[in-house]
Amino acid sequence: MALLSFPKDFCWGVATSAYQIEGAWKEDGKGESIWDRFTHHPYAIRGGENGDMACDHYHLYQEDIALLKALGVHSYRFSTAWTRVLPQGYGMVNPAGLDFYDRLVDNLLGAGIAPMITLYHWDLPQALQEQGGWNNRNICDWFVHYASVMFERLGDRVQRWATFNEPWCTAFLGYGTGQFAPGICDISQTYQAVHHQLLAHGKAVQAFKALEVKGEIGIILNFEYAFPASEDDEDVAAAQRYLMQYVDLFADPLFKGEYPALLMDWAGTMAPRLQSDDLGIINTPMDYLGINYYTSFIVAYDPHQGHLKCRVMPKTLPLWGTTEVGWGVYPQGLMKILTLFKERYGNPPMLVTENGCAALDLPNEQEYVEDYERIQYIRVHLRELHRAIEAGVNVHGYYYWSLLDNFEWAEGYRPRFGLCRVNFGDFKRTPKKSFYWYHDVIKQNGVWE
Ligand code: GBH
Repeated sequence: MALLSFPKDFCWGVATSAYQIEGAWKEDGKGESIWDRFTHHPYAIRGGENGDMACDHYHLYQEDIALLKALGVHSYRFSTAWTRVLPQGYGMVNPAGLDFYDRLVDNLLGAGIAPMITLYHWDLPQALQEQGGWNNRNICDWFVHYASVMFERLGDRVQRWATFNEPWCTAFLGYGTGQFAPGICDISQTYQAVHHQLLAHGKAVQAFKALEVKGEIGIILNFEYAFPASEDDEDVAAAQRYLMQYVDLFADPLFKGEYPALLMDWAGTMAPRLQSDDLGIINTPMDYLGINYYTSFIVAYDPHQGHLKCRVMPKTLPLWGTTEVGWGVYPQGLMKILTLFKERYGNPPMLVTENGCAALDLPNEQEYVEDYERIQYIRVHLRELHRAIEAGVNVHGYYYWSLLDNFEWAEGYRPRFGLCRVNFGDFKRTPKKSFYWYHDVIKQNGVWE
């Protein structure tokens, strides 16, 4: 067996998000977010669960930083809750909320860990939703206001910023299918919600550069590769346009300053309405692209399936089955996505900002979990990442999702993605086998073949 070594300065990390771990949903002046509102509706979330307490990270953050230190990560990616900082979305700043993130950043630096902040991981202030949320164009300026407050307070100490996490999910699941907050089931609103997020991103990047903040800034997108179900032209075309909603819909405006014509034809009257300089703003150069990759799909043409007429099935390695959330395991899809950015978008600096596995995770009496499936999942993805680097893909880091078992959105607490088990009765954290395994990967800067 050979050790597949990663480049010398390769960045190893783990990721979390505010609503999924913090809890303390209305403490110290925090305002209500769309996820607070959504989870308090009956039937929105599996088992009626919510993130009111989540992992209680708001109170236990020092313990979590000690875990990060023991794990040996170079960087920790977390998100800040807009409603802690600006309870009503804009206007009055809540000093206690800002102080929490200030302490978090200082404690991370004290532990030798570089902070990476995601500004928007889905928890919009409810007050802004009441004015139309991502479908009110004014939101671009509200977002820049929030981002600027964060840049000014933490910009001297944060290594890396992300404007948005997975704007596809916000638009298609929050406004299209209604699976996610704010729970709107109106596919005609999705493309406009995409556009306003991209425009808000571009404006925030411009504000970041104007303020001369010293770190890096980028955006994080989610990707699933799409393999055609057959060689029939209709299936091949279906897979191509399915992939376009993840790749071209975002990457064309970000990197080329245009929306993909073919997909806009499929969107028809749902295509976003633009003002004249929007695409130029979205196209503002950024420092890196964040790639979240979990799974891939097989796609077939099906006239009865949505506006793209695509039927999707999980793609998985032979004999691997699917993970606890029903997603296939297909690491080659990660290679496909990275290669596509190398070939079609000029090989921008990239980071894998999420990749992770939900597993059954049965604990023993000591609450220890021997999660071999998770170890295998990470291993096959790191092997593929290594292959991508050898092939010249410009990728500089890998963040495992997630440090802790946490509130998995519409699925509640059942799917567990963590390297650390969380007992949601007493909030006790117990590192799993994968925690020690990942620690060794980081230490040796490589993975055994
Ligand atoms: C990430 O999203 C999130 O950023 C993170 O907060 C979350 O906890 C983590 O993943 C784990 O879920 O099976 O047809 O519904 C992942 C984005 C988009 C990936 C939907 C899987 C499955 C489509 N996901 N996709 S479907």
